[in-house]
Amino acid sequence: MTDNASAPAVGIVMGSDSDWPVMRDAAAALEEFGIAYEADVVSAHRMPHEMIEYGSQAADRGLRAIIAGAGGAAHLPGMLASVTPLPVIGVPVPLKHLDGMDSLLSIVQMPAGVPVATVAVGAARNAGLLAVRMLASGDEELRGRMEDFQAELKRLAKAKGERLRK
Ligand code: RP5
Repeated sequence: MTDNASAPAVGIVMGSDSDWPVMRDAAAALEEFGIAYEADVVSAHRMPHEMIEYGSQAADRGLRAIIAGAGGAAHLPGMLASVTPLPVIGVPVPLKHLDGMDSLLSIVQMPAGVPVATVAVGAARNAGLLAVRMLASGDEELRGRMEDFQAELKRLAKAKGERLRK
């Protein structure tokens, strides 16, 4: 498990270390906003008991959101959501076959009452940014930084239009 300096507010978990090249974008987004996180492999199929333990203890350990990524039969985000009251953000990791559609459908089609906020296939950066927004809803300073980030996105988009119009 990797930790950054202070107590982690967000848990980033994935089914395998082979998911990390995708999932590290979530970590990078959290780092941009100075949010402490932890990262670990918690496989729903290869270590189910540890996975349930992770989800059951996450809130009591002080985590405020979980970002869970997996590929193929991607049951990790949904299973975590079934045992934690925390918001769970699911990242469908694309594998060699099926272009990540299998991962997407495995994560997004949750039964009523057990939500997983599913981002696009491979979109771990958006998962990180969504976690920032969740934390920012109760944190004025962080909300201000998210607003600055959004203003910068707008500035960049407008600059692209200006270049095309010339
Ligand atoms: C899933 O199986 C993992 O989330 C990963 O996306 C995929 C392949 O895992 P490895 O065989 O590379 O460990 O459970």
